Amino acid sequence: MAIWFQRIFLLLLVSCCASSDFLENPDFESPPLNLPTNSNASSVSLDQNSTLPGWTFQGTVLYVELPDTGHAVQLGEDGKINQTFIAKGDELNYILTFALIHAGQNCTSSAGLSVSGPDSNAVFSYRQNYSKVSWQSYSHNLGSWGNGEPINLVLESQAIDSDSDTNSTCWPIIDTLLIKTVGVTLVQDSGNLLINGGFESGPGFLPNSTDGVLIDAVPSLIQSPLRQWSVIGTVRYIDSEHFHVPEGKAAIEILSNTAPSGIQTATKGTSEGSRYNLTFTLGDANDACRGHFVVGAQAGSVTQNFTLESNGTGSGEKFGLVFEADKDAAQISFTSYSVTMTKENVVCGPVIDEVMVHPLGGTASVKPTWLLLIFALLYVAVL
Ligand SMILES: *[C@@H]1O[C@H](CO)[C@@H](O)[C@H](O)[C@H]1NC(C)=O
Ligand SMILES: *[C@@H]1O[C@H](CO)[C@@H](O)[C@H](O)[C@H]1NC(C)=O
Ligand SMILES: *[C@@H]1O[C@H](CO)[C@@H](O)[C@H](O)[C@H]1NC(C)=O
Ligand SMILES: *[C@@H]1O[C@H](CO)[C@@H](O)[C@H](O)[C@H]1NC(C)=O
Ligand SMILES: *[C@@H]1O[C@H](CO)[C@@H](O)[C@H](O)[C@H]1NC(C)=O
Ligand SMILES: *[C@@H]1O[C@H](CO)[C@@H](O)[C@H](O)[C@H]1NC(C)=O
Ligand SMILES: *[C@@H]1O[C@H](CO)[C@@H](O)[C@H](O)[C@H]1NC(C)=O
Ligand SMILES: *[C@@H]1O[C@H](CO)[C@@H](O)[C@H](O)[C@H]1NC(C)=O
Ligand SMILES: *[C@@H]1O[C@H](CO)[C@@H](O)[C@H](O)[C@H]1NC(C)=O
Ligand SMILES: *[C@@H]1O[C@H](CO)[C@@H](O)[C@H](O)[C@H]1NC(C)=O
Ligand SMILES: [Ca+2]
Repeated sequence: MAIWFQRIFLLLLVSCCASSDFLENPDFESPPLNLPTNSNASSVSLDQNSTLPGWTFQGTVLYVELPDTGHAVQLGEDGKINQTFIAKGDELNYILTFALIHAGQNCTSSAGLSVSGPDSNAVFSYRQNYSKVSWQSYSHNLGSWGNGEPINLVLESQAIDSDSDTNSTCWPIIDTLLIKTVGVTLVQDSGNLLINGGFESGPGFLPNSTDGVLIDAVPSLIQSPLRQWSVIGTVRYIDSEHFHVPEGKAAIEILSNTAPSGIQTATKGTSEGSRYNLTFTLGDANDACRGHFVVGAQAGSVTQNFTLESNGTGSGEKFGLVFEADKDAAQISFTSYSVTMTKENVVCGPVIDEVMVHPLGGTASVKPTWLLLIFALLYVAVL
């Protein structure tokens, strides 16, 4: 059993930690070589003679210096950068977090940023009013590969409106990238029929970030950077260092701007006709988000609205919803209907954490865990 424990411990160690080892020059602080002669300008266009350590580039790529974040890269028309890293270890998911910087006030159109791995792609754009500072962290799940396989990470600009004047387009500016590995198979907490109900498994937080990580809509549980949860609209992944998190190190703040936003998952191993209690903590992130929160919880075919009056100073209340399973997998979702903003015009909303589904007595039966078995055996032995 000791070995078994050690293995689990090692597995957790391997799968828990963000690593900056995967990418070379992830924050662009190693300057390009052979810069064109006007190299003291705050924005330099890289040419065929320049090289950017760690990266390959094509099209219009600018090396920019910014007052708050140091050096970054701006992808202009047809601008593209890429870097290949090697997968380390098996059964790992590679989750990317990167900073996207606001490129100016005077653009009539904004180009998007396309982020791709060998078999994943998503387009991001800077969203006004989603952070206090002029940059935001976004995340993308690159997928999983076997040990030693090369993963080519490609970032390129994507003009949204082809008719627009490229001189008045804001092109995306990218800074600090971070790759975090998470085990493909997550350990299920004993007694909880949900995986990652505490949201501890998700994207990494950038070193200087105080505003969490934005997770855009992702319909698939497998492709989501928030492991085992799909996302509708936008949510903010928040860390306990900078926000009020009810349990553990991370939680979800649901951000509704125009349409409702939320998260969704499914239980594993519910049995038809049995009754269960869905319990969760609803709260606020201590980010000055005041308002009347309305969150709809769904479990199987039961839906109910829950409300919380938030004064934005960090609160949490436990709620429960009893449902009867009609299948071996029940849909669980949380949807926020409240449109709330802080005084500084930052979109904010309710926090969800500690989501658990456990069986209630009656016809439901808990599968005996090894611990229970051992206790039962000990009990018999003592007798
Ligand atoms: C670069 O610096 C030199 C001298 O330090 C100055 O003459 C020149 O105008 C600067 N160029 C730019 C584009 O700032
Ligand atoms: C690259 O360097 C070569 C040799 O120094 C020079 O002839 C050429 O003009 C440079 N190209 C650009 C785009 O600056
Ligand atoms: C960028 O991608 C190309 C293929 O599209 C590849 O040949 C090149 O090695 C990549 N660059 C890096 C730094 O991985
Ligand atoms: C934006 O436009 C205003 C007025 O047209 C101008 O004063 C300002 O310098 C421009 N800002 C940038 C970053 O170009
Ligand atoms: C976004 O914030 C700016 C100022 O920070 C404000 O003028 C603007 O109205 C806000 N937008 C929305 C949609 O609230
Ligand atoms: C865009 O800017 C360049 C250089 O500043 C200028 O030569 C070109 O005419 C401009 N294009 C348009 C469509 O304004
Ligand atoms: C974090 O912020 C400090 C102080 O503003 C700065 O010196 C440092 O370079 C930043 N680190 C990163 C990774 O951006
Ligand atoms: C929850 O509230 C929303 C918004 O007020 C409403 O559209 C929805 O029908 C309500 N759901 C339930 C189950 O009451
Ligand atoms: C906010 O709510 C908490 C608990 O609900 C309370 O202790 C605190 O005094 C309230 N703060 C303000 C400013 O109303
Ligand atoms: C379900 O959980 C909630 C929150 O912990 C609790 O208040 C409620 O009594 C539970 N319901 C049942 C039927 O056990
Ligand atoms: Ca948590």
